[in-house]
Amino acid sequence: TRLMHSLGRGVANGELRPHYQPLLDLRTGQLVGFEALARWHHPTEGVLAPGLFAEAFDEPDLARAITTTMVDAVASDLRSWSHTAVPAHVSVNVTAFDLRMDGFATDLRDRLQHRGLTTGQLALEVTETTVLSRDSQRIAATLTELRSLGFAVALDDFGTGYASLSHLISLPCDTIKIDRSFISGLGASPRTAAVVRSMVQLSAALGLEIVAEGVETRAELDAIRALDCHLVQGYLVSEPLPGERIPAFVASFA
Ligand code: G
Ligand code: G
Ligand code: MN
Ligand code: NA
Repeated sequence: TRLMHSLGRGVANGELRPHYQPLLDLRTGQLVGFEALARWHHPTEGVLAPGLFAEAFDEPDLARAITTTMVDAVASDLRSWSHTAVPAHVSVNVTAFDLRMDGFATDLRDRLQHRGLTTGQLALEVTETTVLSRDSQRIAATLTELRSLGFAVALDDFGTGYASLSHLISLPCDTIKIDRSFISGLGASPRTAAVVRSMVQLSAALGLEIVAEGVETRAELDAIRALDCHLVQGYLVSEPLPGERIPAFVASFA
């Protein structure tokens, strides 16, 4: 498409920037970190979400350029927030192309160290589809390496892909993120609540953190809390915000 043709140039021109959506810990009422979500600040089309350039993530070179751009921008923002009250943890979405690349984990570490940051400040989000794609053993090896370097790994969109529960036995990850389709079904469906409850129990038994995504209403928040899921993300807390708005958002939240 027309847009796709200009994305490469846009990335090179610094038009792709992270917006940040906060994660709230219901136990403490504190913000504990953010998910970085790519936004294309297009010179004439406005601010575009990835739904409008999703094909980019299927192009190895573009997908790699997006990840690198996002990581460097996140590192720069983390650095600029280091003497503020902004919680210093961000997750970035990565693709199978990243995880199949030689030296991906050490390159990430170097990009953070270069800015005086530590690997513990960054988490990588991968979808079930990504971890089960071609070269899944290679991908699992990279996730293991990332974790041994101190990065956290989150399994995104949990419950929507092909991953069977048996994958959780061997998958190198720290956190599962419950897909928002489960959260929006919670109020109307006791069966959905039963499934989410079992996800929460499973994550606890396996020593994993669990995050509810896409929490939009107070009723959903109460339902999530009643199921003992304590980490939430969604429009109820905040939509993804540009980096320059984060310090004021954090200050007003306290
Ligand atoms: O806000 P939302 O429209 O941002 O994101 C849509 C989808 O695009 C989500 O599935 C999200 O995981 C994905 N996405 C957003 N930013 C990035 C990114 O920087 N890299 C990758 N690989 N995926 C992203
Ligand atoms: O990476 P992932 O697929 O989890 O990306 C999260 C996506 O969900 C992004 O597109 C983000 O903008 C979107 N999102 C975040 N919070 C909400 C919410 O409360 N409701 C809805 N419908 N979408 C959300
Ligand atoms: Mn994600
Ligand atoms: Na998700």
